[in-house]
Amino acid sequence: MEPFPYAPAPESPAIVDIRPSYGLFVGGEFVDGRGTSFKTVNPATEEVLAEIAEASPADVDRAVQAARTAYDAVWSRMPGSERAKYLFRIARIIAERSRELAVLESIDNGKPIRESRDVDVPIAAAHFFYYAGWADKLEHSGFGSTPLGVAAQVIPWNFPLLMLAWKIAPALACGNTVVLKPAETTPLTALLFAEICQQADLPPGVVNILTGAGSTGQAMVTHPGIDKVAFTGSTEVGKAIARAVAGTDKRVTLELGGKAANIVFDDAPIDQAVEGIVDGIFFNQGHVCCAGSRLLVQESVYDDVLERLKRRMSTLRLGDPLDKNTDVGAINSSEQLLRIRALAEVGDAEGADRWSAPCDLPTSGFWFPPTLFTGVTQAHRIAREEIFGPVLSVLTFRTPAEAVEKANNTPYGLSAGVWSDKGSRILWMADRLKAGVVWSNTFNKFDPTSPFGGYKESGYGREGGRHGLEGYLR
Ligand code: TAP
Repeated sequence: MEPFPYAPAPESPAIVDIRPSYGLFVGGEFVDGRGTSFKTVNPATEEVLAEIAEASPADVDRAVQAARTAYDAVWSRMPGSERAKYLFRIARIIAERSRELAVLESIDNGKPIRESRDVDVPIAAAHFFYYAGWADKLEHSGFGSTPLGVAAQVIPWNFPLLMLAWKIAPALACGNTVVLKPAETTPLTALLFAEICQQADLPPGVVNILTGAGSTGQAMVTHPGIDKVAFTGSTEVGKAIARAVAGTDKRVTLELGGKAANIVFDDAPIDQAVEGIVDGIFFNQGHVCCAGSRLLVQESVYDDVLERLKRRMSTLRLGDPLDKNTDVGAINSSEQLLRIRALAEVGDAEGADRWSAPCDLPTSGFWFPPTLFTGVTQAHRIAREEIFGPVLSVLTFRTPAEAVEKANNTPYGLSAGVWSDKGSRILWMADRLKAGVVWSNTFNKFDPTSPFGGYKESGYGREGGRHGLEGYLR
């Protein structure tokens, strides 16, 4: 029985105009690729959305040349105050076309419209606004004011437009030009962004968008005409990229995986903590590198937290990403669904107890119910490996020292959350947690002024804030 009935409230897809096929965006215009093509599908329905060009090494060469010409002839010579005008213009157009971008993102990615509309698109615009403000103040950044040159940027499928903004805004503000590759399963908002660059009259070649698979990304990062590599994605591919560019003078920043601990003390406001736990792991179906996928609960409140958490999870609405009531959308691809299922089955085999929120899964598309595992130990693979799906592992602790030890017992170091009424305890924990970001009494909060990045196998370099300029300046 539903807690109370909702009428469907779907956003209309009519606002987006998806073309049957797309070329590459090189030198300010859409051109045919010289390689093959692939299809992008709606993960909620499995409907084919468009045919996408797969950039070949010759296309990569073309795009790098276009970016180099734009860098030498225009962009690196332009005063920062002039570059800023373009970034402000792009930010304004993103805001003006926000509904279109949000609907397109939800269709191609599967994420709920509530998230693409209220999180991804506004923060993407905010990144351009924020870095526009830096473009004429670089000498005060503390990192110099000379750009690096041409940046190869490779991004994943979990936040397609937002990751594009994190990469392109600081690069352009600093005077670099870029060649960016979106993930194979989510190319559409990057291609719409290419149209936005045209609309903003951005000089040709400053931004180039190459669609394709991993081999296109590989050709980009190994291209000799590249000065900087910026990558977000899996630790495995990040390591391969680090190996590929070792021994060259390319600068590299890597944003990789995570296995964040969300730590709840017995003096925490439990209802708020439960909201934070839900947001930490079920936001974007758990396809979040900093997702709070390991819940550490103090033993004295374990039963209470678990009961309230299960009650709250039972109210999550899974289904049509375009419905404004939807909390949990589709898994981005059949491959990712298989990975999630496989790791969850390892959890079963290791003896952990699986509980899934009662909900009907749609019959077509890729879906996984909000799930938690109890009886998890630190040795379990579900407690150690990034699951990148709506699956939470629950562990317990007795003392703050034990919480720190368990939280840090991971090869990753991207983020953590601490829930407690005591500010002194939060500061004590934050001092000891080996994580790039520690949220207190909240989770998954992002702001362009705040640097984000990891330690250990979560990568190196920072994105966002003043620190985000460092990766693009000499
Ligand atoms: P990755 O394989 O790391 O893909 C990230 C980006 O790199 C994509 O654009 C990908 O292209 C490209 N790429 C793949 N191989 C490359 C190579 N050798 N050289 C250069 N670029 C390359 O991630 P995925 O396959 O989408 O997901 C696999 C797992 O990675 C997930 O299960 C998840 O655990 C993790 N993941 C983590 C993050 C973050 S933010 N930490 C993000 C996404 C995924 P294609 O998309 O065309 O393959």
